[in-house]
Amino acid sequence: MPAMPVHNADIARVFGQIADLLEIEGANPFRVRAYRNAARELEMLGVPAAGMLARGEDLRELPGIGDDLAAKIAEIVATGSCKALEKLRQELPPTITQLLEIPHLGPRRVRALHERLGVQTLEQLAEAARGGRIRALAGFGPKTEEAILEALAQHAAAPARLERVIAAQYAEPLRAVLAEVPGVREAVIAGSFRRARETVGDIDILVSAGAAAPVMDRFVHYEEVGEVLAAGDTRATVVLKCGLQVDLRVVAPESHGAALLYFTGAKAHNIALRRIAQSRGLKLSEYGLFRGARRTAGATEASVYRALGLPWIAPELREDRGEIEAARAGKLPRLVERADLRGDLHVHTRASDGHDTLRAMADAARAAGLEYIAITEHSRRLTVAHGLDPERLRRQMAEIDALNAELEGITLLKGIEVDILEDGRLDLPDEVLADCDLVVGAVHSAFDLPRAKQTRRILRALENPRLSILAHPTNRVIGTRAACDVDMLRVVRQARERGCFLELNAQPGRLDLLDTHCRLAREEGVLVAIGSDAHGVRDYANLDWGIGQARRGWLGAADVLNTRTLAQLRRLLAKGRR
Ligand code: DGT
Ligand code: CA
Ligand code: CA
Repeated sequence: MPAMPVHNADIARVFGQIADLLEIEGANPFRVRAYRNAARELEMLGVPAAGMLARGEDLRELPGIGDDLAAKIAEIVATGSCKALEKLRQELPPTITQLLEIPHLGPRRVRALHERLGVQTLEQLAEAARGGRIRALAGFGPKTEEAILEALAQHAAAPARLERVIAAQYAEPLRAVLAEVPGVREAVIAGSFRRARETVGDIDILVSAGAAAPVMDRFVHYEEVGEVLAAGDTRATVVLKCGLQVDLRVVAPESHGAALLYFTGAKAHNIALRRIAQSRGLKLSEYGLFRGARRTAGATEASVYRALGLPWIAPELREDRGEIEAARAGKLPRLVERADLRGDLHVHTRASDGHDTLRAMADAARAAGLEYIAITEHSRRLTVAHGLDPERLRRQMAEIDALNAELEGITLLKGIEVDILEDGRLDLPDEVLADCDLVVGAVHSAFDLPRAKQTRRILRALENPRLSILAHPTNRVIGTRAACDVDMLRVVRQARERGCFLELNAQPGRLDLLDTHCRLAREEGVLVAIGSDAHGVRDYANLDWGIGQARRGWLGAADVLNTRTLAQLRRLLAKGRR
């Protein structure tokens, strides 16, 4: 038995490593994808797979999990590791997957570096680049070598951050444990997590309680604590066995609001508030807002803001990016909420690389409170995803018509996620695209074109009047793939000219548009479509993560395309096609 409970994120990591190693070995892309899909499925799964197994539930009911993967999950839960991974590690050095974290290095290049130069580690990669040995390899060249050196420097400078969705799997259970300690009024995850940053450096938990000692005691003895770095009367820092650091502060209930404000940050927002306090002859600290020795506010965040002459500011905005000025002027946006979403404009089914049927996806969407969804399979170019050619697309359109005639309370739109080819043309003929209710265009290849070329490619795609939405516009994958180098201002302006929209892809590993781009789109008057990119019935939950990012980007309900009624949406789509 492994010493500690195996989390879904741990299983996902094993599958991710298997996929990486298989890919470097040049294995069948379908096999690689099966592991990746399973990893993603596990990361998103709301309940621990270990618990499902303990209750005797059948993991094969999860999307993308067949006999083989179900057996592997059971193996990982039981033993903490997986023979398939160990075998791959004998064939390839385990450190080699680190190389994939460097932009410009895909599996094929990593294999070449390993086979021809014996490169296994980032250090060896740097050495080879500095020695000018990489440029000599076929398919690399001096420019790539330079880019690798630059990427290595950036990689070294950036501290390790964890995706928010993964941090949540460790932080939420811990928070719940602390909330159960007798005497605790509230336990809140603060810091960058509460501000909905896409990644977090560490977790900050604030507890308000009459007495701190029982909370501190429970915290340092939590089953998953690997190391206690510091433990005082009201604050402590631990590192969990998974490597995630957690800071805890315990305060008295009358300080809760001031402390929550302080530990939510961001630091720059805190400093700006403190200055306002000073200008009013007040002192702001994590214990409250004080005039001399008298506390004038602090039990709630709103009480502190109010005493500073401000309305409450949502955590997602607290980055000192103009939110205080906007608050003072009464111009804070009413940020979009999950309940504002009426539809989802990016959904896959079994017809391409999704796991569930059209009908199942429709039923799940209705259960998730949605009124419409656009079915947007991949197009033929994306063979690994079983992309649709015109004939299969037409067949699906007929199926959708038939299902719409039957279903109540949910409408399916006929869409496609069409590949944007390297020259900016779309992967399907215009006459087929014209028959779709909406066309989502996406880049799935040639991510590292130089800026001018990449920008030209996207602009050309946007020129096509059939294109309705540009999917995941930067194509970054958090912690894995850098954003494409593209002139986003020109893209946003072209979208406005053309009357089309930009997607905020809500997969928690993508969250693409970035928050700053959402804000740009808002300022330029381009609506953002929050799309789940669902590949299974549970994936509508992605929308919550997308909402967090949208809120960080200052988007209100009016700034989001899929808050519109179906009739309004149809009008907006038609307008863009004129
Ligand atoms: P992270 O952990 O890197 O994702 O980002 P945060 O924002 O969670 O930063 P962290 O964990 O270092 O600190 C949590 C909060 O505590 C931070 O958002 C604001 C507050 N804080 C930390 N250090 C300072 C400081 O020196 N001055 C002020 N005013 N606030 C601070
Ligand atoms: Ca933090
Ligand atoms: Ca911290």
